[in-house]
This record gives sequence, structure tokens and C-alpha cells, in this order.
Amino acid sequence: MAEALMQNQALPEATHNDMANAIRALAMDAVQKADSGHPGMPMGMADVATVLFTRFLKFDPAHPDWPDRDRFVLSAGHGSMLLYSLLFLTGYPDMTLEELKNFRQLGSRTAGHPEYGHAPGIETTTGPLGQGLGNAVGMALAERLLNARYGDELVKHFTYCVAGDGCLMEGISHEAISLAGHLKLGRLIVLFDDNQVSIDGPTSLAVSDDQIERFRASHWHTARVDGQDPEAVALAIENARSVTDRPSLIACRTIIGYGAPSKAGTAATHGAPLGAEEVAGAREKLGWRHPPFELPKPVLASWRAAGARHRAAYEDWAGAAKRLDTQARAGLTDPIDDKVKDAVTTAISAVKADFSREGAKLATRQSSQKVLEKLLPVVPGLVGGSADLTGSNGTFTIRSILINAGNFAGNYIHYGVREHAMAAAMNGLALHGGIVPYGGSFLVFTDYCRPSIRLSALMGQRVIYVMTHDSIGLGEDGPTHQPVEHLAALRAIPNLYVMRPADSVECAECWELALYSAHNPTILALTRHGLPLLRTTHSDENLSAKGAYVLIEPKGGRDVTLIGTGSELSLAVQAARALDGEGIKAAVVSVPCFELFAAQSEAYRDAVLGQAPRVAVEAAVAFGWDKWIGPEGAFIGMRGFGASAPAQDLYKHFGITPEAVAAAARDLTAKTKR
Ligand SMILES: Cc1ncc(C[n+]2csc(CCOP(=O)(O)OP(=O)(O)O)c2C)c(N)n1
Repeated sequence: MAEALMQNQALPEATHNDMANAIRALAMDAVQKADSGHPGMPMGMADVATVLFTRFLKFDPAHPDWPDRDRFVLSAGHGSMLLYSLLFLTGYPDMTLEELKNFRQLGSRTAGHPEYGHAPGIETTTGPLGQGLGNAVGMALAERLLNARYGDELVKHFTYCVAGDGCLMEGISHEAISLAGHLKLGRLIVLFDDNQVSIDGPTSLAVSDDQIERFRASHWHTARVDGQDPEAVALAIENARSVTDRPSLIACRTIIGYGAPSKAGTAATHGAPLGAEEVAGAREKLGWRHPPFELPKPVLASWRAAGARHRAAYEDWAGAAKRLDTQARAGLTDPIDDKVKDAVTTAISAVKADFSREGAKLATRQSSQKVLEKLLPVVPGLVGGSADLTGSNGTFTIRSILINAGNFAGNYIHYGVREHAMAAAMNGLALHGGIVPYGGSFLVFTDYCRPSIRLSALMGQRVIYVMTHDSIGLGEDGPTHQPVEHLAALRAIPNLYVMRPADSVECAECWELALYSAHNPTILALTRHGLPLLRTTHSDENLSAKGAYVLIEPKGGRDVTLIGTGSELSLAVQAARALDGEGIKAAVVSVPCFELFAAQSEAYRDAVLGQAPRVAVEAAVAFGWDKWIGPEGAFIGMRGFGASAPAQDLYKHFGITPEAVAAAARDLTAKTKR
């Protein structure tokens, strides 16, 4: 490879046009071969991307995980062939020509939309429009946070984001732009593919915003350029890089499908193969006379040379990083190494012991705050925040220090009333490396974050959602604020841990599990109302780790098993006591996390659930419970929306009481005895 490069260096340098046309050709040919995909955007943005990757972007394909590389986010993920072409051309070893030929095929690295983890150089999964922009804001924020901790020599890079009309039409863009402007993220540069076309046709059909004015109103530096003029683009990027007190928008006026003889500038190039005739015409028009997937040597050599530009910078960085101690070095990428893990285990054990000894009745949002207080000093990468519900969520502690545009050395962000951008930014913080983000809102507003939560799960990112006010137990705010279907809806997302701790001790255990879950996001569903302590005997073991466990096992076998989560577990305990008085032997099972329980062996699950009839209690809809209670089981919970009233009145009104649980248990045991 090195030899090949040296040989290549003797070749004449390719022109900008040739290099940009290489992207156009690869994109239209790969889409043509796959018979599906989006050629228009890569063809239009080829000039901008060529300028960025050959003159500005700091990266090294030989060290794709270089923590101080510039981040490149393709928010307009449908234009995936733009990214794949760039990765191949600049020499990322995993992105071969073969992969481009296998665009959109099963098992290839070149999925329809870029998927994080499929190939180095894909910084995030994009496709749901606007998400990448939110991720980029998180990445740019992570850069500032780590810069404040490690200094310029180790962390000082840019985040570039390509966003299209679609990304900027999405609501999340407003939140993300506003947050970035407020935080003055000066090293964030958005390249807007301003081609005025989306799927339905010209964007004028649906939108007439002045994007420049919109960004300016959120305190961004802005510029408008001809996106097909490389020198103009270069100048605009140069200027944007010099503006350090504001993020930058460069609106690049481009022609979608640039080069396609009859379809350029139209929606016809957006999301369908151009067709053989149009592809041949584009070759003619662009002066690109090479067969599909064949590149002239000077063009590839020039691209490879562009890819090798920062090797020396990488070596310098690696030299500086070597001078860090092991833990500080680990902290740049994964802030939870073995040493931190040990410290977390010790802190969690201590706080559990305190909770068990004190026996206080606490809302789990309060317990969570107490746990966080102990975790923040031992997990330096833990960075929290809330979407304007700081006091309610208990996300701020005496160990929290505010982050703002003038101080990135803190660990707490006021995200403002921007749940969606908070979640997308948290994905960006986690993806960047070095940060474990947690963020709070009400559980009911997971709906506002759901698209980003889904992507946290799809990408396997350690993002911790602290979602309080988790049931009708929040009381007087009423049904608009009372989640009834949210637990079920969240449990339906693959790879997401939904944890609903039943008391302070379980809350500490769930935090520990969330921190240890390097490849899963976690929802902590926490109560507003006080819960009695059920785990009164301290155990170092994390009983929640298997997702469910037996809290009470009656002597002499079970007549019935009562299963509860969160605030309703104590109702099951009370019911068990009442039944005991009547000679009905009831076990009580706590299920803080369905997903972890489902992952246990059948033998363990059978042992926990037992053979006796089952009654489950959860102040939410029954959807998803069949799996645990079986067709004969009973469910005590919600059947519709809640209501506005004090919590205790609501529990009575909706029949979620120890009496109802006991009655259901009596019915079931009577049936089995009959
Ligand atoms: C949240 C979301 N809604 C809808 C889509 C479907 N979609 C994919 S691309 C697109 C239009 C995007 O237009 P633009 O950003 O201008 O892209 P261009 O036409 O320039 O390629 C739409 C609606 C999506 N991917 N994500």
C-alpha cells in the first residue's frame, strides 16, 4: 500500500473536477447497480465534499478512531453514497470498491443509509432527517467539554455536518440550531445542501423560510455560496473556521443531480436510479469517460494523497497522548474503564447500604439524585442535564457544575425545553467518545425524544434517559402528563433497557447497570411520589442485574405469584401480607427491567416466575405483560388515560390497590383449587 502510494505520488495530480466527478460517477453507478438509492444529493454536493475532504477535514483513514479527528456527519443520510465514495477514495481500508459495488445489499458495509458500526468513518447512523444535525451539535459540544479537560494539544477539532432542505425543515433542526447558537459552539460548521429540491418537487411547494435569517436569529455566523464553485466553498469554510464564537452555516447553492443531462435540478434525481441513458449522458456531460467503478490512477492517487495528509498530525497527537496516564487516556474515549468501574461498584454498594440502613420513604427521582451525587465524583465523563425540568428530574446535584458558553469545564447542561435535541445531542456526546450523557424530562415526553431514543438503541450507545413522573402517580398534572402507554412503547424498542426501580436500592442498582451497559441506552423510569423502602437488608449483589428477582418467597411453596414494577411493587407486598393472613401463600417478584429478565436462562426465569398463577401490577397499560403472566394471569393496571387528582385518589379511582391485587390473587387461586 505504502509502495503503491509512493508510485502514485509520481502521477500527475488530478484536477478538482476529476476528483469531484469520481464521487458523482461512483454514486450514480452504485445506485444504478443496486437499482435503488439516491444519486442526486451526492452528485450535487460532490464539489463541496471534495473541497472539505481534500483541503480541510482532519482525519486519517489509517487511524479512524483518532479521538481528535474532525467529525463529519452526513445528516442527509439518504445521500449515503457521498460518504461511502469519500471513505473509499480517501483510503479507509474497510471501504473497498467491492463494498461500493454491493451498495444496499445484505451484509455489505454500504447500507441504504449510513449505519454506525458498519465501517470506520461512519460517525453516526443517519437517515431520519434532522437527527444528524442534532448529533453534530452533541459532538461539537463534546469537543468543547473535552477540550476544557484536556487542552488544545489533545482535543481541538471541528465538527462538520452536511444537512439538506429536509433536515432543516424538520422541527428538531430548530431545537438543535438554537441550542448550538446559545452555547456558541464555534467549531461546528453546517454545510447546507441548498438545492431547493426535495422528494415532492421544488421546496417552494412546502416551505419559504429564509434559512440564513433563521440561523442568524439563533446567533450563527452565516454565508451563502455557489456550491458548485470550489474556490468559493473553500473561502467560506476558511472564514467559518476563523469564527470561533459562533457556529457557522454555509448555505451551498447546488444543483441536485449535477451532470445529469435532463434530470439535473429536478426531484427525479433525488431517490431513484438515473437510468442507463441518463447515466451515459452524465458521463458525456461531465467528461468522465471511464467504465463504472473504474478510476483513472491519477484521480485515485490524488484522493489517497488527500487521505494521507494528516498522518504526521496524527503521530504528533499520539505522542502527546502517550504522555497521559492510562486512565486519562482511556477517558478520552471510554470514560468507564476498569478503574472507574471499580469505583462505581464501591460507590453504589455504599449508597445502597445507606439507603437500607436509613429506610427512608423516597421518590425514586430523589433516590436517583442521591445516587448521582455519589457517582459524579467517580465518573468524570458523566455529563448531565435536563430539558427544563432540573428540579423535577433531580438531575442536578451538589456535585454538578453548570456548563455554558463561557465554561465548558462543568458537567451539567440546561438543555432548555428541547427534549428532541437533547436526546439527539446526547447521542452525539456518546458517539464522540469521552462522555457518558444523562438527561432528564418527564416519562410522558419520551414521545418527544423517541426518534433519537430509537437511534441510541440502534447504534448501541450508552445514553441514560432520566425520565421521572412515570405514572398516574404524578397526580394533579393529569392525563396529559401521565404516561400510560409509554413503558410498553419503550419496551418495544429493541436494544433499549427500560428500568423501573421499585425503591431507592433498586434505583442505585439500575444506575449501576446503566453505566455498565456500554452498548445499550437506558431509560430510568422514576416516580414523583414517595415509595417505601422494600430492600431493607443490604446486599452487595446487584439483584436488579437479572432483570427480575424474588423479593418474597413464602415458606412451603407458592399459591400465587405477585409481580410488580416501580411504585406498584409495594402494593404487591401489601397484598402478599394480606393474603398470608388468609393462608394464601404469595410470592412477590420485582421486575425492574423486562429486557434483562428476557435475556436470562429459561431455568432462571422459570424459577423466578414459578408455577403458581400470576398477578401483575403496574400503573400502565397491560400491553406486553402477557409474556410474563401467561393467558391465565391477571393484570391490575390502567385501561385508558389517567385523570387529574391527588395520586392516592387516582390509585383508588383506577383500582390499582393492594386490595385489588389480593382480590385477583384470591380469584385465581380459587379457580386453580376448583
Ligand atoms: C424524518 C424523515 N422524514 C421523511 C424522510 C423521507 N425522506 C428522505 S429524503 C427526503 C427529502 C429530503 O429532501 P432534501 O433534504 O432536500 O434532500 P435532497 O432532495 O436534496 O436529496 C424525505 C422526505 C426521512 N428520511 N426522514
